[in-house]
Amino acid sequence: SFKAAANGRILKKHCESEQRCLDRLMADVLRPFVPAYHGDVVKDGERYNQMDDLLADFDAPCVMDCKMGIRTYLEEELTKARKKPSLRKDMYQKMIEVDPEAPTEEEKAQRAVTKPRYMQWRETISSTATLGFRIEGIKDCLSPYSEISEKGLRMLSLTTGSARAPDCEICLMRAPQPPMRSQAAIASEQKKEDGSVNRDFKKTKTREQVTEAFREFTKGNHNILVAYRDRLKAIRATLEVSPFFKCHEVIGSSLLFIHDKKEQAKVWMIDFGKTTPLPEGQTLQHDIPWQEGNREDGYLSGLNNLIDILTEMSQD
Ligand code: 4IP
Ligand code: ADP
Ligand code: MN
Repeated sequence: SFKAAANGRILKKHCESEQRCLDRLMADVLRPFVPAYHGDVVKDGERYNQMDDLLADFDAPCVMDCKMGIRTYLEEELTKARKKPSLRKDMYQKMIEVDPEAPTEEEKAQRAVTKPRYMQWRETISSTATLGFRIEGIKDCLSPYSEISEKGLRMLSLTTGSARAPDCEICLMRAPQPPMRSQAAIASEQKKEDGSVNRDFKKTKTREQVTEAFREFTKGNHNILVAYRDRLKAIRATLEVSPFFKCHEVIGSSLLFIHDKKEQAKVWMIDFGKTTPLPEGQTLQHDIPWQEGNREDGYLSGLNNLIDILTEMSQD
């Protein structure tokens, strides 16, 4: 669903609600923290949103995607699942791949789960439910083995290219990096039963586990940690005065962390496909608990926790 465009831009499969957000963000104080948006284009019969490639100015970048918020699905998923529960066999499969004991007896019998059930389970096995964000994937420029999820494949192909996704046009954008991994990276890799390496972050849940992942991602580099912390603080200060943020429910959006060996380190807000405007006059606080109907997303709670973690790390 991604394509490389010329001149340092990428094409992401078109989505109406994301387009509306990107248009509005280009006129908001948040603009410097969002990839510049260049409208929609049709290529090979498919419609895309065109935006700046955030990696363009980096040299062998390392990338981390953190999905923000205490909730990762829209409230309408609950309504839909109540009215007309659609049973998702694909989500059941993804669930038992992580934990065969996670489904209830009923779910095991039907070999399916509802979408909100799956999404809530993902939230509670990761840090989403408790910390208000989770690590979706890391592409370490020194490791071609970073990430295995479908999303990771996308990240992988966008960042350095890999033999794993040879048919992806975007892979042609950057030469593969040498297969070198740090000791810490090797040590933290959990071998799966079939001997393959598990580098996904689905069960990265506690503050300690998240800290460890950031430590590995940044190699504990002080300058990079400080730059990330300061960039997050700048994002927070801007969110606090942003008219866009005030009147949107921000669901499934990520902060994309990018650094390189020159110690450039920046963070951007991406992925607005499930970010929705509130009814006229309504606003959110973004840091209070969600109760069905209040549409709160916990975005600021997650950001505050991230800033806490990076602040602590940048003091060692
Ligand atoms: C995915 O689960 C993500 O939660 C997607 O959310 C979600 O897409 C998918 O739902 C769900 O299967 P895994 O990450 O565990 O694979 P996001 O796009 O925020 O990453 P939606 O449609 O909710 O955006 P389905 O219904 O698209 O499969
Ligand atoms: P999805 O809606 O499919 O989750 P995202 O917008 O989150 O798509 O993008 C998926 C991945 O693609 C991100 O984790 C990031 O690695 C990469 N990506 C997205 N937008 C950009 C961008 N503007 N520049 C560089 N990489 C990007
Ligand atoms: Mn995403």
